[in-house]
Order: sequence, then structure tokens, then C-alpha cells
Amino acid sequence: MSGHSVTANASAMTETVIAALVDAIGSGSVLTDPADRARYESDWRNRYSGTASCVVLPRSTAEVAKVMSICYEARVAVVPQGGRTGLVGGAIPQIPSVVISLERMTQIRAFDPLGMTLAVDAGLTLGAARAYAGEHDLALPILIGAEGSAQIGGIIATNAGGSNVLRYGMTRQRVIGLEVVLADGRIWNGMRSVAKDNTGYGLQHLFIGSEGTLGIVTGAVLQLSPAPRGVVTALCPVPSIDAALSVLLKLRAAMPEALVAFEFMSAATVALIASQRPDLAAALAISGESGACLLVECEDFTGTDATQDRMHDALGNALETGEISDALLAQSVAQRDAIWAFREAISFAQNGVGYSVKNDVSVPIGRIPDLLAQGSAAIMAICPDAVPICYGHLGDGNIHFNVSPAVPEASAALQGCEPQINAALADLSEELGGSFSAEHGVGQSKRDSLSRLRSGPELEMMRQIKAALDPLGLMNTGKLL
Ligand code: 2HG
Ligand code: ZN
Repeated sequence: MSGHSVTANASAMTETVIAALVDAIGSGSVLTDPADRARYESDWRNRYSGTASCVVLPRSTAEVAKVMSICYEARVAVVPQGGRTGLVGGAIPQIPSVVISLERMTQIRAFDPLGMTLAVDAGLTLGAARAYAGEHDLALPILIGAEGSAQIGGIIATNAGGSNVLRYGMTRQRVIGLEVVLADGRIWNGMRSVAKDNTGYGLQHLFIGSEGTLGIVTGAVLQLSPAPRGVVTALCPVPSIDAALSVLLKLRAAMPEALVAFEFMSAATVALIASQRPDLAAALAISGESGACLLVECEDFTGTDATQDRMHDALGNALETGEISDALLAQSVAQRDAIWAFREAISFAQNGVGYSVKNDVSVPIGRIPDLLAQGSAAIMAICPDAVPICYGHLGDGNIHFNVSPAVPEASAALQGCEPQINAALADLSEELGGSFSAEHGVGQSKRDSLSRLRSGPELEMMRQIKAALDPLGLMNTGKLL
């Protein structure tokens, strides 16, 4: 068969599938015009792009099921899509596919104040779910910068982490019930609102973190927690990474139950933010010369000044011993917001200075100094025009070991070095007893590391699970495995 007739058959099949999809869920829910499809075909960084043969916008689980069974019958690849805020290209088609966006499925299905559970559609944004919990004096403690766009289905499919993991765990710990449309269009209703369910395999855990390769998450029951009465937030310049770890020990000892965020920004990271966001730096009296900084946050459940006082004392002690060189304790909501805005500005600041290489690694916390020293040396040896931009969730051992060009003109050189840099950091993090992808997943960008660094049985089990749940290989083809 010639290449020409394969193409002709493929496009004839696409036309038939699109007609069936329009028939099933209506023409207003099937986008075929290239201009309408465009925003679903690349990520927010414009780092990954692909082709959607069409984009479908189902309004219900039943509609997702219809779409899936049509695609399954026609052997057409599908890519489930949430808010496209991921960093590894997991939601962008690698081969022409039907993109299934959950953005129209935004209902709150049920709220149980007694059980502190919230049942939602997968397309609801994390920000909306958190706001709903907050209105009812409860919290959904998943803290990520992209909460305004990231959708519940996406954060479940990627098992998102964020800045509160040291206290509340990953997204996995928040999900107690799940609804999934399987590759062939069957619906699995596992929307149970109970904390305890020991009835065989914990199937929901297969789908959490599966990056859309096994099924499409369409609904979830989330476990909420009591809302704190207040938060105490501080920004502290810190002279070294060893000093930062001493501060962690000190704060944990002083307030073991209260510490919810312990974030690190290297000196180069702080200088980068200060150069791109002078407004935020000025508001916090931070400059390009401030050096590395810690962002520390504690929650208060007492409604008194007790937590603030304990944090004040612990940081005062760290100042005396030289473990931090200053401490800005937020005195207002606006000041707290400014501190977090400074921290969350990093990804965009990196975009402002050219090509950025993203690595998201974890090691046992005590090995972080080795990770930073050895990783930076490896990067400089591979690409002397690069600047390591290291920051992240120090309190749980997760560093975003990103890299920017020293000057924008060095972007192309950095891009050329990306595979070598990624391999070196992946090897190093595994050698130090950690993971080459701590919270961002595998997607397209870390697939090589997965096949290189995971053992035979581990990969075999993953392939067997994939074959069992997606026998035709149509779900998010080319991702993860
Ligand atoms: C964060 O912690 C996110 O800010 C994004 O995980 C990290 O852009 C990044 O590399
Ligand atoms: Zn992160």
C-alpha cells in the first residue's frame, strides 16, 4: 500500500469519525476549524505542540463515554486534556488524535460537611474547588501556582504535588472516589465517599498519576480538611543550603503540626525573579544580591497569636545563629500574597529570559546539598552558557532543577544540550536514592529516562497494566511508556 493511500484512508476515517462524534454530542461540541483547535494543540510554554484531528468538548460523563466508544470502534487515538498547565507535554497530542477537553464539565456534584467530602466533575478548576471548600470553612490543601487553570481531572491524572506536600501529601492522598471512562467507553463508577474501602485492588490509584494513558477521569470525590484559622508566612534570605536544612529541623521541632510549606529559591533564582519582576522584589525589599531565600508557612488552628509567636521565636533563634540572615514575617494578607507571588513568578520569569530546561527531581532531604552541588557542576560541564535555576519544595526533598541561558542568545546552545542535561540530572537523582520526576510526571519529556532508569519488572508491570486497560494503545499514545 503506498503512503498516499494510507493518508487518504486516514483522512477518510477521520471524516467518518468526526461525523459520528457530531451525531453523538452535537456540532457545537466538536471543533474542527484550525483556528478553534489551536489553543488545544500546544501548552502554555509553547514548548510542545501537536495536531488535534478535532477537539471534543463533552458536557457529561455519558458524552465522554459516547466519544470513547466511537474512537475505540474506529481505532482512533485520543488525548484527554485538562487545563494544559503541565510541564512534560502530557496533554498535547504526539500523533494526530481526537483531543477530549473536560473544560465544560464543571459541576459540583455533592458536598458532605459531615464527612468533609466534595464530589466534583473533572473539568472544575482546582481554584474553584478550593474556593468552594473555603466558603464552607474547609480546605482542599493542594497548593499549586496554576490553580486558576489546572483542572481536578488533570491534577488527578498527574498526581500533582505543590507546596503543601510536606504536611498534606500529594493529590493521591486527597482522592477517595473516582469515576473513569475506560478506553472502550465503559464507565467505572467508583465515586465512593468513604475514607475506608478495602475491597480488593485500590483501582483508583492506578488512574491517579497515569497521565491519561489508562482511562479518562471524569469525576472525583475529594477529601477536604478543616480550614486553618490563619497562616503565618515568612521570607528569609539564607546563606547556604546546609543552613536551610538546619532551619527546617528547627521549625519542625518548634511547630511539628503547623509547618505546611518550606520552599527554597537559590541565589540565581532570586536574582532571576528580581530582574523580571522588580515590582515584587521592591515590595519585599529583595534584590538580585539577596542570595538564596526560604519561604516558610505555618497554619494556625488556635485563633490566637500562639503560632505567630512560635514562628517568631524559631526564626529569631535562626537569625541569632546565622542560619538565616533576615526574616520578613508577613503582617497582612497583601504581604503574604506578595511573598507567594514572588515564589510563583519563577516559571514565567524563566520564560522571559529565553529557552528553559525543566527538571523536577527528588532525593532524600539530607542528599539535597549533594544534588545541588553535583547537579550544578554537571550542567556547567555540559553547557557553560547555562545558569542552573534551582528551587522548589525543599521540605519534601523536591527540587525543580531548571536551567536558563546566561544570556538570551545562548538559548539555542542550551536547547542543544537539553538531552544531555536531562540525562545527567536523572542519573544523579536516581544515584542519590531519589526520582527523576518528583511531581511533574513523565509525559513526552521524561519518557527516555523512564525506560532507561526503571528496572525490568517495574516497566513490565506498567506495560501489562497498559495492555490490560488500553489493549489497542489508543489512550494518550506516545506518553509515559
Ligand atoms: C512549581 O513548583 C511548579 O513552581 C512549576 O512545580 C515548576 O516551572 C517549573 O519548573
Ligand atoms: Zn513544584
